[in-house]
Amino acid sequence: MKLIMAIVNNDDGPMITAQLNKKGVYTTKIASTGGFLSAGNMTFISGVEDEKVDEVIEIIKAYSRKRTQPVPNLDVPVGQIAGGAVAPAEVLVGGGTIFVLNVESFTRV
Ligand code: 2BA
Repeated sequence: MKLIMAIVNNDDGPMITAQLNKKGVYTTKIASTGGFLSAGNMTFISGVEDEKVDEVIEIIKAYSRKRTQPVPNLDVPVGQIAGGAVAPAEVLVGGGTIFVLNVESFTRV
């Protein structure tokens, strides 16, 4: 069994939820916040049998759009950060960020 943790854009969350439910995939949604943009996103946690992992990843891939978002609240002016590196004015976000972890034990009581 695997635990899939997937971080997706809030706007894509409802469609992904609907598709996972349709395929009989149990999931828990957590309201989360990206550490870089401080923007709300959605984290799905799903415990699935190994043979379902690819199907879940395909659903998340299919319904997670890439978009550019401005980088707010920089501590320094855009174009200048410590060490001479250049801070971006906007970044490409998503589709989804997916982690697949081995599950040692799974119990429902
Ligand atoms: P955020 O941390 O708000 O990051 C939003 C986007 O900003 C990222 O898109 C990436 O393009 C850029 N970014 C993030 N950290 C950066 C940095 N230190 N320097 C320059 N650019 C940076 P995605 O990679 O698609 O990530 C979307 C969201 O997925 C992230 O939101 C975060 O909540 C989560 N995420 C991504 N990679 C992760 C990881 N390795 N561990 C935990 N969460 C992750």
